[in-house]
Amino acid sequence: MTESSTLRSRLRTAALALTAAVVLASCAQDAPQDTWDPAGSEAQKIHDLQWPIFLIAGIVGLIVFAVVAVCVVKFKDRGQPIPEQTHGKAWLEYLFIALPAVLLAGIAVPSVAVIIELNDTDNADCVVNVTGQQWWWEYDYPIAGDGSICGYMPSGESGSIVTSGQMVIPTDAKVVIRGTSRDVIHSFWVPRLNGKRDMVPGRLHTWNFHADRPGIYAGQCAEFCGLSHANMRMEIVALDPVDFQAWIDNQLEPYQSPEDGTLAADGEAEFIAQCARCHQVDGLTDADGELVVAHPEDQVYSGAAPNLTNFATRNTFAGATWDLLTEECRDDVWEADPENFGERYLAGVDRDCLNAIDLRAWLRDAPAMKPMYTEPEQLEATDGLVRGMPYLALSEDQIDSLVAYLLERK
Ligand code: HEC
Ligand SMILES: [Cu+2]
Repeated sequence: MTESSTLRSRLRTAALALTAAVVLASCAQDAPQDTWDPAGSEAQKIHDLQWPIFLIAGIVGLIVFAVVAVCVVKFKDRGQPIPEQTHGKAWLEYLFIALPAVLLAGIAVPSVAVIIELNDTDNADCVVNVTGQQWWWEYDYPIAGDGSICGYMPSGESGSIVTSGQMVIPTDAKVVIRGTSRDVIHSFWVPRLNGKRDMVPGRLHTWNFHADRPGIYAGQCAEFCGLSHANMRMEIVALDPVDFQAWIDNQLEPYQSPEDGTLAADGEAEFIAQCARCHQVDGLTDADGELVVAHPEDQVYSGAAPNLTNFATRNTFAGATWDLLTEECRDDVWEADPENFGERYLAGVDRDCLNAIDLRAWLRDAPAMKPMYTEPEQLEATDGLVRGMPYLALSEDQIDSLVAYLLERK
């Protein structure tokens, strides 16, 4: 190749790379996990920091590129004699030490200040316990001494609320999560509300969330945590105070058995037989009137499975990876104006809106949708405990009744 054709091909590669970068960047237009589109005060602080730092780093980068380019052209080997070797210039060396030191200090001071601010988890309006496990998030709302939950007093009797996938919080409140993990290290990350926080077994890490407007904010586990790490997502659902109160009251409604003779009643019996050893449904009683209590610690490696008491009030399942709503109904919720959002979210899932295809596929063979180490030969390391929901060999009739039962859980 001649010199000019090498140069031309290099220029072409550079132009291609630049075009790809511009095209990819514009794909991020309506990305739900955009760190450049903060929706809460914590993310705003990070955003206010990353702009000037990118700017400084960008300018430094351009200067470095320019100097390298000049050197490449000017000092190219054209057979000229090697220049005389000198010690160099002391003032230039001091400058090259002082300049980065000043720049780094300039970046460090505001960065450390923001890190300290983000870590201030005192004076919470609302506390939620968050537990990561392979491969979903559990949210459990502690009851304060006065019976309030997340700063709100239930209209009826207070009680425990345990959910999964979607964490529901009130807007305009300082929400502090107390996070840990039941198996390996996970990381809680909802980019439009705050940065990442690792969730580590045996430790308790706190982190802040403050949503300005009602809406759904998507995130994903940001620490590689095994086979289905990519299927471990989470969503924070922010509701305005009136809607949040309604959500709390609805979660605490006492359990109601399906009417006798209905498909859902068959589903309840099926659920007690097949599912209740892992999944808790609060208030569920068996044929003898005894409370049915799940014991996932004997079944699942992490010792937990999602609480399904109010399953049909969420709109995603299995690590917020699949929609419980059809695409149309989902868009109605996700794209609602902040004023209408709460009402639509609180409607939950009904038969017309149910994404029956994915839910049925899940019940038919969960490990086929989400790889989960549930095969017998994979259980040696865990003393026979599964890491996810196993294949249960259900018939289509059993699935019909279970879906009918799950739809009533709201
Ligand atoms: C051996 C324990 C076990 C049994 C038995 C079991 N499951 Fe599960 N199930 C799990 C685990 C663990 C998950 C969480 C999997 C994930 O998201 O990665 C899960 C997830 C689910 C979910 C999604 C919940 C959510 O909020 O994300 C549904 C729905 C579900 N199971 C229904 C059932 C039904 C119905 C049965 C009975 C036919 C059943 N499961 C039996 C362990 C079990
Ligand atoms: Cu994870």
